[in-house]
Amino acid sequence: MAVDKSTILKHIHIQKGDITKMEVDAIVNAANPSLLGGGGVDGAIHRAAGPQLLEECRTLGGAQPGEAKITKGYRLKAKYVIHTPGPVYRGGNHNEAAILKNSYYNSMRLAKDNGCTSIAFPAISTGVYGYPKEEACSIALSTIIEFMEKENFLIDVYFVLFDDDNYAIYTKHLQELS
Ligand code: AR6
Repeated sequence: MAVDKSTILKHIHIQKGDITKMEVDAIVNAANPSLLGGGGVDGAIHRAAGPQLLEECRTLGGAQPGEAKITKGYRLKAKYVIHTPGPVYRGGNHNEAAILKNSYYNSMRLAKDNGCTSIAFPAISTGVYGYPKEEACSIALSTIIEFMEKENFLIDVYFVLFDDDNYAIYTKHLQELS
């Protein structure tokens, strides 16, 4: 039987906080194409997971913006880390929306293929990469809903927002969909 939208919406959770603390099957890292660490959430995830994460990342050969690659979670409570570089926002006419969508879609694909029942996302590209938060939120929510509908796949999705702006934006957008 096809999963319906109201069931999908019950599996989407918004919370404030630090994604490195999440007890889920996979957390998503807003990485850069080197996949060798950086600042922001990427730095926090590498610090919390420990040096073995970087060792495994060195074997991955980087990733294009919108692509996603999976590693183990090492010292994290999460079993896996899914690393995806989002787009750098350069005004909106450089394919940014499609790339951001790919980051969410390809992360969901890896979660499904690896048997995950729960996944946590940060607000990819809305920090250093400068993506406008409202638009990024709308893409994030619509893409994970689209994935669950198309793939007939239910997974608990947690959006873990670090800043008050994103938390308010996600809360509002999710209410509008319900
Ligand atoms: N938990 C959840 N969200 C967080 C955390 C955390 N611990 N720390 C920050 N955020 P950013 P980007 C939020 O800059 O824009 C790195 O250097 C933050 O408030 O981490 O995709 C990479 O290596 C923001 O809303 O990622 C790349 O070079 C969101 O996470 C570059 O930054 C994303 O902010 C990627 O930039």
